[in-house]
Amino acid sequence: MHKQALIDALKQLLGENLVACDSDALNHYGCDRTTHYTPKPLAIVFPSCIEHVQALVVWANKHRCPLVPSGGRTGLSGAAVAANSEVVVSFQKMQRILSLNTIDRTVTCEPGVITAQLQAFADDNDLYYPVDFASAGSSHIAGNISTNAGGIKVIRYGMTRDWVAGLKVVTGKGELLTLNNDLIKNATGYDLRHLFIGAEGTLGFIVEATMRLTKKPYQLTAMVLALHSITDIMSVLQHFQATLPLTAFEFFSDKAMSAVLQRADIPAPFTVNHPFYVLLEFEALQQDSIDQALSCFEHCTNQGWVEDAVISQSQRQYADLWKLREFISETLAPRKPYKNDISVKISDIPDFLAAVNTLVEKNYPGFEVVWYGHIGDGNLHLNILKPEAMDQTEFLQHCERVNPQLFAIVQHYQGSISAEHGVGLLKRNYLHYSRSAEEIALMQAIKSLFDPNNIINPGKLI
Ligand code: S2G
Ligand code: ZN
Repeated sequence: MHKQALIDALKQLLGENLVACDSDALNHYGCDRTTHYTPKPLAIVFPSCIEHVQALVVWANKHRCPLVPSGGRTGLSGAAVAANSEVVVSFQKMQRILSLNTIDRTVTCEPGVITAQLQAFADDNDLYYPVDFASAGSSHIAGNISTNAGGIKVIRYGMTRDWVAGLKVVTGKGELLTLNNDLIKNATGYDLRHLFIGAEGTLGFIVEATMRLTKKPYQLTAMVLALHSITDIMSVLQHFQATLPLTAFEFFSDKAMSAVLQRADIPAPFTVNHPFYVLLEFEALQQDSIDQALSCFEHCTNQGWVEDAVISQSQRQYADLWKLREFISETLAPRKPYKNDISVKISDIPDFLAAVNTLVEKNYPGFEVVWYGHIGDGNLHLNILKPEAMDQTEFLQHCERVNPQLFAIVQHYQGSISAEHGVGLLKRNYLHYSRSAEEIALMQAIKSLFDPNNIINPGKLI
């Protein structure tokens, strides 16, 4: 069937108002936040109910028409990019919070619920949805689940995976499955819910998600520490972690700090620059929690690990300290950085950092390299900024040439080539550095079970 006939058939199936094929829509919905691909979808569809999704999948199997799931389009690995005449399935018309169960402490959402919408809903009901990251104001909950989103609170609350009580999914064959029924305990075989979490939309569509909530944290307090070197950062983590109930332990370099401070709307925490910074957060559960934090700082200073520190004394200052970390990604975006999102076990961080630093210094002479990330989880975001005079294609090729050496170091430490951003298109050719041939074969077999005609997000991840 040629393109126009497919589009007409889609309008017949779903209704004119749920299908878009103007160039603005194709460009807007055909990509995510990766900047390396040109969106070329056939059309964009906006199902408004589960039945629409099922009918669409059945139709797509009949016409062998590939479908690409699309949420908040905040992804960073190209998993929601449609560059080969696929039909993009946007959940922009399925954004309702359906129910709250205060006894189970669960909330049932349509796939297009914005993460910040869920966080606010929980807060309004005196509960807390703890998974948080810079793009929470735009990302969809089904996208968070599909990439098993992590973010800034993982050290205390874990990944999105830990907060999914149950899912409704439409498989690549059009079957509607209800997975786990929101049970806490359910020992009845393979937990298929966990196959869909992190699958990057390659097994089918998440059409409903029941998320767990928890009690609100008490009196969150932030602290920024100034370090002269990254060598002792894990000693600092261990010391604070032994004393305080940490809810975050992030780090960033002076390049990240100065880039964010250039926005001018955030006060500089220190009067002089330092090479590295830690942003940590804890619950001030006791009267003397602040004193404990200050004595940790004193210990770290005496050990020569830390040079200076600022602790939040107000809600405003707490928010300003967090902006220093949360604004990094958005601030760097105009420079179209080449992003690496890598992780190793926490115990391997010091040696791993030293090895990667040596590689970066050798292979990126004269480049601006920005380090930041969730070092409390062993997760580093290494952003290479394109030199102004360098052509974008040449820059990408240079970074791609370095990747095998970088991922060989990751492989040596049995780490991950993608800690939280997913594989998508960007990292697919490097999957073997973190997954064995046997595992990849099994993932392909599972994919063919759920999507035998390979119409769901083909070419992504595996
Ligand atoms: C972060 C956000 C995405 C990026 O800031 O922790 O995961 O730009 C990132 O690296
Ligand atoms: Zn991150």
